[in-house]
Amino acid sequence: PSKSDPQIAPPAPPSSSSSSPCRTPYVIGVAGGTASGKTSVCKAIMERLVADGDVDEQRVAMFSQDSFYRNLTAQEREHGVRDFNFDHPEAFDLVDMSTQLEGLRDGAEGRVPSYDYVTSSRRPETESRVLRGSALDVVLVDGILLFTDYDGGRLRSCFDLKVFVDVEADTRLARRIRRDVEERGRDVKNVLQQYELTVKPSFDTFVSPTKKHADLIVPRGAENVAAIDMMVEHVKSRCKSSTTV
Ligand code: UZR
Repeated sequence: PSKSDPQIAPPAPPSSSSSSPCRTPYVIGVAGGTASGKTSVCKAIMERLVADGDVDEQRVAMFSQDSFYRNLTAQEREHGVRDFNFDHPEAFDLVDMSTQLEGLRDGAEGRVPSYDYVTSSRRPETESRVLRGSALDVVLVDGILLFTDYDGGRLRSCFDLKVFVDVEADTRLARRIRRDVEERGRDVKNVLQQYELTVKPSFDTFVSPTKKHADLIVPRGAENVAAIDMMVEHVKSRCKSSTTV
């Protein structure tokens, strides 16, 4: 296949839980390196599903693994937030994230914490978002380490469809600088320092190897219209029953 085509693995055999076309809800994980366009891919899928009238906007939820960054310990904070490796699996509360997603898949409640990038800490519990699985048809989650082996694959097993957005490192770095300066209160020197010190090495060690767990690899991100089309059609086919009743 040419580099510009999405590479599609053979479909997994339907699990017993998906014997009704849409178990509630259908959970899609969109992983990839920092600033690869994961959020844009999720938004594009969501907008298309809603615009085509196949899924009610109220029944789609979207959130990021970044919401599950854990608070740093006093010692880590003392050592310096700038030296902390936020691209390491241990920077996240993977257990909590899996628990919340498993709850949603069972139709129960799931809490999504709110994270402040400027202070690198969790906002108070009262600012968490509460989602109810039974009220949702589709859940879209993006994050750098959704498919990690670090937790024995527990988080990875929460996704019905696993997507990896594959974008060159220089493009991602350029976007990252722009985004962190404009939206996350950083200066260029600090963004570059962090990129060299932790972001790039962790991408190579922890993020890139998870690509092998994806069902679908999407080059170029949200601008890959053919890939977005295919994912939207796939989700629609999986959710047929809940939209025709
Ligand atoms: P995405 N991150 C921060 O910069 N500060 C924090 O407090 C928490 C996370 C960054 C993190 C990682 N890296 O590369 C990025 N650093 O958020 C992941 N350094 O988010 O997938 O949106 O790029």
